[in-house]
Amino acid sequence: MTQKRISLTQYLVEQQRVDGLIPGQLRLLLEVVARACKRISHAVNKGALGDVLGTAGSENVQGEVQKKLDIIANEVLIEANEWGGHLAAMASEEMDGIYQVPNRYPQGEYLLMFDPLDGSSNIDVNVSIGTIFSVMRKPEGAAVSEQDFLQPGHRQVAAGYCVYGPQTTLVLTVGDGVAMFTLDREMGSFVLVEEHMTIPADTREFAINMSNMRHWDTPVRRYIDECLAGKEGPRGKDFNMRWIASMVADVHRILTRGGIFMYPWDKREPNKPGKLRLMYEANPMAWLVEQAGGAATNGYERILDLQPTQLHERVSVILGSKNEVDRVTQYHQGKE
Ligand code: AHM
Ligand code: MG
Repeated sequence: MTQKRISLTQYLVEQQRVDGLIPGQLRLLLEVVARACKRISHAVNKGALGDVLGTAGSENVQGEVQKKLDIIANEVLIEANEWGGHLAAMASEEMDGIYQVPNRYPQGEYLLMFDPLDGSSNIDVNVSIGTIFSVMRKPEGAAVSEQDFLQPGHRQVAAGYCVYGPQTTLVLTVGDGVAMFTLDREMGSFVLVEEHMTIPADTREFAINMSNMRHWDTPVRRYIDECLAGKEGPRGKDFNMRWIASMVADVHRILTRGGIFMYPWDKREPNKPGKLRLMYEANPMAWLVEQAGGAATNGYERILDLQPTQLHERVSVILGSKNEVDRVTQYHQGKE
């Protein structure tokens, strides 16, 4: 007997109809985001043949050089989402300010935030990259403004990412656990491959950019030193290391088999809280990780409780297997 295949559409309809978890407008919005990810996946797969590799000769608001695919992915997401009537505005890592849905289209009640192409440094070398997204409700009131986006991560109503790797995989939460869908290229649809993903509480694998070791703060240094000491050290076990330099791919590994991911504050830029962005990277990933039983902090506080003060705010990120994240957090808090 062939196994029944459940498409993303069917999964979302069931979340709406059976479980009453998501309103119709949010379901349609998520389908549009998934459609945009399919188009980005297509562009990524073409590589040099599609003239999508290399830099675009411009910089984003954070002063980072934009790759052609950063811009293409950003445009695909905007074009796909602006006319559907589900959104009031969008914000992206690649745009200075918010993008209001033009007046010629109906205005919806949701706000969409995204990192259109995460892991940009991996584009040209054919290593996994991805799109990260987060959805919040627009607060009641008049015209949409940047202020409306500045809500803590626990107010997200949907979050996910799509990883463009050996397979194109969409991972999603609407607050009822984490579900994973793989793109069936022949059928052109995302198919459910795992529901209720869980991250084991313990792990022997850490992900951090070790080249920054000399800049780390004492608690991070202590944690990694203890991992490196292996069986003979205070942890009494050997650890393995992975660093893909695409947060999407590193988090995907953690959701699949556990681990801890850290991009902590360091002394290179003492006045910046970290490298990763709260609204487009940390919040959606933190919610996914928590929904899978893991934890996510900035060393001191739960990421989802942080009150953002600006759109492009950066944050220190420690997430993954709960017991390891708790340990690093306790080191920061001076509790251990
Ligand atoms: P990006 O959104 O510009 O691609 O930057 C974010 C990426 C993360 O995906 C990844 O974890 C990190 O930057 C890698 O940084 P580094 O090159 O410092 O290791
Ligand atoms: Mg990114």
